Amino acid sequence: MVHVQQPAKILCVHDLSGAGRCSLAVILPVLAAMGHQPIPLPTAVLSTHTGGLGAPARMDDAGYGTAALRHYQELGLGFDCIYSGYLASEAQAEMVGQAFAMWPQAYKIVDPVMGDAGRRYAALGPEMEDAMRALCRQADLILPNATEAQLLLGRAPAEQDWAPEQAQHLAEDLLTLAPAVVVTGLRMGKFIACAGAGPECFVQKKLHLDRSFPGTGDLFGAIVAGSLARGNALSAAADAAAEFVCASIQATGPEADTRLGVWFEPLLWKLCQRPY
Ligand code: PXL
Repeated sequence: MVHVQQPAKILCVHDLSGAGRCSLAVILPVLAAMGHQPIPLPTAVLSTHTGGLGAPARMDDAGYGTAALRHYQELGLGFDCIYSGYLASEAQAEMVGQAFAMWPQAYKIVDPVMGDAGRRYAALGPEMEDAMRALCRQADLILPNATEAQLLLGRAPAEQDWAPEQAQHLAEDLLTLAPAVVVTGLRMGKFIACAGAGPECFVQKKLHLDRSFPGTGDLFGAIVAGSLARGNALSAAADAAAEFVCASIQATGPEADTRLGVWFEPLLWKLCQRPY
């Protein structure tokens, strides 16, 4: 009998949105395709994401998160990585902080999901900015988009074109919060870029495909998490993730309702292989 290497255990603290291809609905298949074991801890169950599909039916956590963490601790489970995203309340940000304290050896990734396209998500109150900032201070790596990066820095978010040096500075300014940063979704003329700061500084550009979709930040984040867990460097992980996101947008038919996300499923096989 040939055994494989034990899959990395990744605790994924995000919402589960049924339709719309975001958060756990994207993160779980991606991490599993990359050979890891994702352990989902839903922060809320929603019929859809909150980005343009009407008011979703929702089931809120009602203490589920802390009870689940306690159960995992009692079981003696360990996590190689804890990866958080959409949180419905300040109390949930505290719950993620609690998870970080319970498994101090885990690599801690925070995607401070708060807004996009220059605006905070309507479903989240302004108090989430302080809660997310406090959580970012406990992370090893943060993955804000350009809007979230500005909110974290206390700046008024604006939709703008970024010069590469400006993008680099934006990522570096966030090093006051966390030791490694990747800012995503930076528009640079015909390109869309991500900027990294910390042990590695980089700006990587891909051709901007002119359509935007929900959930692409989650797709990007999950691939970065999975690629780092495979031992890749952050710049390589970010480049591979951006490549996959672009390929998924390209693969999405022109007839697609953009609110329902990118057609990444037929491309999952690529994630089983290098360079991912
Ligand atoms: O993909 C980000 C995201 C995650 N979760 C929920 C959202 C969004 C973006 O709109 O609404 C519930």
